[in-house]
Amino acid sequence: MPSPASRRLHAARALTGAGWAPDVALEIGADGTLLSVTAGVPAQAGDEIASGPVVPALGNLHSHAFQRAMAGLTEVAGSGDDSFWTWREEMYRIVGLMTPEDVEAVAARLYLDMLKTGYGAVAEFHYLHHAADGSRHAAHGEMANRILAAANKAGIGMTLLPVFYAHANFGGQPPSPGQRRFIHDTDGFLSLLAGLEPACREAGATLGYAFHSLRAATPEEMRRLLAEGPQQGPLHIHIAEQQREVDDCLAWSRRRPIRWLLDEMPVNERWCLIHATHADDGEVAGIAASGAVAGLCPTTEASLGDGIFPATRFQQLGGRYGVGSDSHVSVSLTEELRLLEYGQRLRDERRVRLAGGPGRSNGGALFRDAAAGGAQALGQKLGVLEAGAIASLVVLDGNNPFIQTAKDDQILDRWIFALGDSAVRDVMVAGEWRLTNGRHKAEEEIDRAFSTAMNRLARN
Ligand code: NGQ
Ligand code: ZN
Repeated sequence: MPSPASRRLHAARALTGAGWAPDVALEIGADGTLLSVTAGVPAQAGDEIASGPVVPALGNLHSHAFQRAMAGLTEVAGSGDDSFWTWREEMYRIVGLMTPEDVEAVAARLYLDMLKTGYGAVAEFHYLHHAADGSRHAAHGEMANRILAAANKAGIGMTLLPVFYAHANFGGQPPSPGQRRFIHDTDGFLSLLAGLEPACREAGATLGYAFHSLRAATPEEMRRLLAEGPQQGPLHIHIAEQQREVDDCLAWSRRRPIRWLLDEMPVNERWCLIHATHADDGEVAGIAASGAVAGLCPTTEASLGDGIFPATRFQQLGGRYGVGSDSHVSVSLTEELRLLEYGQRLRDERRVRLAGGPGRSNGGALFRDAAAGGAQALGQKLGVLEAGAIASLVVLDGNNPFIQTAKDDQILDRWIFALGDSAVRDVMVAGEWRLTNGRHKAEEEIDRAFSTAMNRLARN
């Protein structure tokens, strides 16, 4: 008998920590964790019944929520050679327009959309800290609190990563006017972090932090924060996204960015290296050996013309990776996983790159790897259905013949490669149903605020 404070969800098929299993009873505690996951038991009176196969919800390991407001608006050719750097100018223009209310409204709609594709939590790489003129808000953590409020409205799990950002480029160059909303010195940043601790605790959010990039933080600043900042929680950094960044880093240090980081910083399981795109063989091996997660954002990396991460090689070395939707030009878990695989295929002129060995399912490997990497990068026990994990899960469409006729990992292959987001029916986050039959309770309210913000932004 389940204890009174718990309830049971019964799934005819579920992807448990031990693999696919029939007749799975998931006992969910009042604290939102899984108390037990037991296969081979019939449904009992009082059980909730999942209408299709149950899989864990995943962590989205990289988000700049405000950038959702500009999705699709940077697809017109400019006068010169369009690049990551010209896109960034347009991004800075939008940054200049957004109020705290706008950020909250855009983030809430975005987080709801993430749930609809199968993410149960997100790591927000949050650097839009200050008012439009660069001055601090009366409450230093105003913008971060808006992010927490948006996550709460949508009901998505949150890992908040306030970002340290101090310079425009390698060697401690002064920030540009377009970056003024991002800037802290180390004292200011440590006080921001300390101030956010109680808010995160209350919101049930995990608090980590990030260095924006080696461009934006000097070695001395990084060392001071590592010594005096929190000694627990995830640490993220944008590392080697663009060839120009690699060239500038070589000019500054005579080392490539990933090499520099591995040599100079204590890179371990706490770390997540976002856009390790430009990694040579030694760097790939170094990241894999460190236990850090490679944070891959395939749709954004494609959108921005970044390059293709050597994922096949990295995976062969046991490297850990996860995915994020980053700039949110697209918000789709399956699209990230599919494009990750397809990028490798297009480069190699071969098929089935990331399955991890003969007879293994590509979707199965992508999903499990991204689940484990996402959980590690978020510092949360999610992405697996087993006792002690957070009860965040996805029910796939049991009425869809593609799913009905699929067995075990074929379910993931069909979801990821053939069906996409429409296969997601219900989503539970930490024991609460957030999406039922594709609908979210607060959707209308979230949409109204989103529409107000987007219309205001469009007039500016
Ligand atoms: C960012 N975003 O900070 O939002 C970056 C671009 C930069 C992505 N790389 C700006 N997707 O790296 O300076
Ligand atoms: Zn980013």
